[in-house]
Amino acid sequence: MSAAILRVEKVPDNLAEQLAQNYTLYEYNKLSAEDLGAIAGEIQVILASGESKVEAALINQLPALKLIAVFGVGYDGVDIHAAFRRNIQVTNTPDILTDDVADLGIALMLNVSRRIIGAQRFIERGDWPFGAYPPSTKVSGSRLGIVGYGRIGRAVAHRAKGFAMRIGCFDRYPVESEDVVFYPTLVELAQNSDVLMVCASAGKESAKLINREVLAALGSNGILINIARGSVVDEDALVDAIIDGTLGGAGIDVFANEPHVPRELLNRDNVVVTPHTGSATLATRAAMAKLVMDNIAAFNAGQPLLTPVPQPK
Ligand code: 8YV
Repeated sequence: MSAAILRVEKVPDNLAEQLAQNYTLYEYNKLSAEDLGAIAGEIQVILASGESKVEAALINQLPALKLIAVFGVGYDGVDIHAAFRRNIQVTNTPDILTDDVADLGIALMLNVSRRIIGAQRFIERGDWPFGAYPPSTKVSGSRLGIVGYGRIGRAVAHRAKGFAMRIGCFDRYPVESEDVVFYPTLVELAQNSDVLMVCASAGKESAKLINREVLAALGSNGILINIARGSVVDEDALVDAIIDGTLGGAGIDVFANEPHVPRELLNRDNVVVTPHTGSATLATRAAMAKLVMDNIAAFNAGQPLLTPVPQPK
């Protein structure tokens, strides 16, 4: 018999539609508390996205739950401790989205540094006949600081080498590599960077890691790029730094309270915002959907999962 799945918010419709062909699929958002109570004993799988909140209260309401399948690499929204306490396994979609997220990081860096969005607005406003757009900031040969030197951080470094950037990094574990200079503190990394790119995974240890002090160290010519999670940056501090001009610019794909984007970040030549689209290419989203389906199929067949997340320490 195939497993019953509970789909929580933000999982793409096409993945849900494909799963519904082979499994019983319930939509969390459409269920009243009473409805959920009635089917709670059936649910073996929660289908979530990287942005979903899967809290202990929900996990503990589902006695037959065995798997939380996340459509995304980040699973910070899942109460992993509550899941592992009950031997519920969690899967994610690592590796296959690394290139796209790193590509977007580079795109944001180039866009903000070279003021592409500002230059486009300049043309659209009809300003070009009356003067030149102001010069922007050189990228090639400049200094890139990478916060979080995991899969995505390394993919960013690999690309940045093509721009002859000098690369530094900060990570919770020391990094020994010929490719990067490891800085023991974030402030030192920020002081030695023209662009600071946030690639760290979210969690208690990384919450608001990019704080006022780090932004001040990056300085009025510095650029912050965030392709990780909104929670890693103190968003109020970022907004203040942009308003005050104590930060040179920002390229932000992820926000503290999505889909809310602080108004103060909009309509500025030195800020580019995207709506959490790091992994959102057709090819990668299809690969992520396939991996989620393969994990659920393996679970359903009693076979080992393809990409289980490790037990937390
Ligand atoms: C997706 C993500 O945007 O992988 C992640 O952690 O946040 C993204 O790839 C998300 O999971 C899709 O909703």
